[in-house]
Amino acid sequence: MLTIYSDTHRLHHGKAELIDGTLKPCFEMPRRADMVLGRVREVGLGDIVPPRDFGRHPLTRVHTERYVHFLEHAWQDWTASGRDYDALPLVWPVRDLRLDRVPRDIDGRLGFFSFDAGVPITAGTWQAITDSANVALTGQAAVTGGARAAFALCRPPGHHAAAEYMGGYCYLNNAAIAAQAFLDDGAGRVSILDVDYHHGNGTQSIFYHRRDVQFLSLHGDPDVEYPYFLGFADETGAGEGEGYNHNYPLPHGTAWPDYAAALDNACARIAAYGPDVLVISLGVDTFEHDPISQFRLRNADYLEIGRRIARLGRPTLFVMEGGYAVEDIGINAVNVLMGFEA
Ligand code: Q9C
Ligand code: ZN
Repeated sequence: MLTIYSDTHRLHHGKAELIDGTLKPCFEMPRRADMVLGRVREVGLGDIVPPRDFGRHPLTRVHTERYVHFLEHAWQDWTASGRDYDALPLVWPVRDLRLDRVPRDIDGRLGFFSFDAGVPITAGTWQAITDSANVALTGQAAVTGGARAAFALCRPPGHHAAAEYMGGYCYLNNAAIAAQAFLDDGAGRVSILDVDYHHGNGTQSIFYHRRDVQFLSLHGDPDVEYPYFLGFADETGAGEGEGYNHNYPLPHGTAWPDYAAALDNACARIAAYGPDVLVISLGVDTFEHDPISQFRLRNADYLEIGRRIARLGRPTLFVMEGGYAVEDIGINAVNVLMGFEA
């Protein structure tokens, strides 16, 4: 399987995140991608190539122009106002606060274009996030060109980012950008299966009113897990998209038997939908030793996830999302890919 990877991910290295009431080093760190790349090499998965540059157009097919503009200029605006450490949002327009105007000040703009504080912006963030999207798009082009599958080793991840807001370590929604590119290149239907531990709220939001993209997500029950405000089973799509969104909220402690049952249900829905291509939001923070998650999948379970995805028999783009048990992230992510190829 072809892997697409850019070393520029390391230009994005946030210093701290607010968790459990205290500032801790960011769990989303460059070493994550280094470990996955190391494992790809170790097992000889296949060629590793750099991304091509697809420019701005595919980004604004799923994100608004003003949001992409904000991301491009945020670091410059932040430093122009006298700061040189990471930019972080601190105030949000909830409920009856005003959403009809975008603040001029960078601190106001950071809040307007985010839904949490898990998104540090650093000097290299724009380069890293656009290259991460280009990694996904290069994989998309390979699959459109006839490859059975490709692995977009994206970092930063993307599935929490919606059309106009960042959050949860995510800025540009790499999987959504790739899914839209498949459609723009002639696919009629795309399924996105999100196996990251957290609900893919951004991807769901982007495609919620559409029937050309089916979205399915297996994740920790948002009643007790981040992102808390989306990802429930009664969110089934709206308007034309009614019936094309499927959430599988699962309780803390979920291990393979219950996870596999939900995965089988999702796979049956994908088969019934009959997509031209499949995009997998590949998070491995479902691992038993993940430091911020509460599922109990084991190393070998990821091989079985890959086998079940392969049985769908569709051209498949794997897009890297979360996973914070850094010593095992490479084993688990690449196990999915090896299970797929077996
Ligand atoms: N107490 C991804 O996996 N913080 N993002 C959770 C838990 C945010 C995860 C705090 C987690 C975001 C791509
Ligand atoms: Zn996650």
